[in-house]
Amino acid sequence: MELVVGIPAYNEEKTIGSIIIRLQKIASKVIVCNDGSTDLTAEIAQRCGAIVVNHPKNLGYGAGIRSIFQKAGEINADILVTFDADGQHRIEDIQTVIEPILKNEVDIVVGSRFLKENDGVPEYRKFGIKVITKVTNATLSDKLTDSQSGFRAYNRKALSDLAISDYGMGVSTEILIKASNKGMKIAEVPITILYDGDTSTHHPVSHGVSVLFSTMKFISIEHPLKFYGIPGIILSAIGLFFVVWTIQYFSEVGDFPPVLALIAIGATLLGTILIMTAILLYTLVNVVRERGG
Ligand SMILES: Nc1nc2c(ncn2[C@@H]2O[C@H](COP(=O)(O)OP(=O)(O)O)[C@@H](O)[C@H]2O)c(=O)[nH]1
Ligand SMILES: [Mg+2]
Repeated sequence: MELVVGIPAYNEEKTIGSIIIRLQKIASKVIVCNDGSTDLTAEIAQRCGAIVVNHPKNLGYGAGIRSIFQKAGEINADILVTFDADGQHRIEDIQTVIEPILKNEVDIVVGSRFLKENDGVPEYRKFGIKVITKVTNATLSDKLTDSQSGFRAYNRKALSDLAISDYGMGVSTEILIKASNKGMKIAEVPITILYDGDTSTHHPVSHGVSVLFSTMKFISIEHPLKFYGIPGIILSAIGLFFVVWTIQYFSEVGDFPPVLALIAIGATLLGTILIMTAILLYTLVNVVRERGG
């Protein structure tokens, strides 16, 4: 069985070497995606014997995951585990994370930081992750507690059937939304996350907002009828209600009610636009899909 561990890395010279060497004891191969680091990440990874995929410049976490998926496919990985380069994940947890795939129960396993007590996760991060996870769960068949964890395992089917497009941190929810839509099964297992001061590469607020936006984008593409159609129908109904009210007011009072009329026109128009967007997007997405895009 080819157990491959893939590490997206951006300026991680301090930690990458020892992580690779410890991983080699349990993995058949270790892939490092060096995403335009300006330090010694690439050299260290190379000398430690990892398969290094270099990006000429920094493209983002999602681009790193994409390159790792590609390479893992090329070298015929049976299971790909994605693992952070900054020392926050524990190698001992890999066994737990791959277990449901070894048992053939699921296609993707997410190592959740919230299924057991984890000291040190800052409150604002917990809050942000929970909001994004709630939004993501709205479209998932298997509900999760940690949609943002980078510690995951993928089987062959997930590796070959998922087309990744998000270059940023939005990739974490993109993969879950697309996998769930393709009928893949997702499980979560508890992992320990180690916090040793601030280890994040990105600012938490801009990071959170951009992930939330890209999550909405993927939900809207994967579920256009629900995402645009339902609000469209609700708005149209409200609009219609106000149209009737406006007419009634006019016939009873004999005076034209500008506010009621404005709401009537506004809601009906917006509702119609949303419904049309839903239909157009639904058709478009299905045409693209039929062509294998
Ligand atoms: N490929 C790539 N990896 C990145 C980038 N930014 C962070 N990473 C890696 O992604 C992992 C998690 O990053 P980190 O900033 O610690 O995220 P956090 O733990 O969720 O705050 C680490 O292995 C980083 O080296 C990037 O721009 N490109
Ligand atoms: Mg980190």
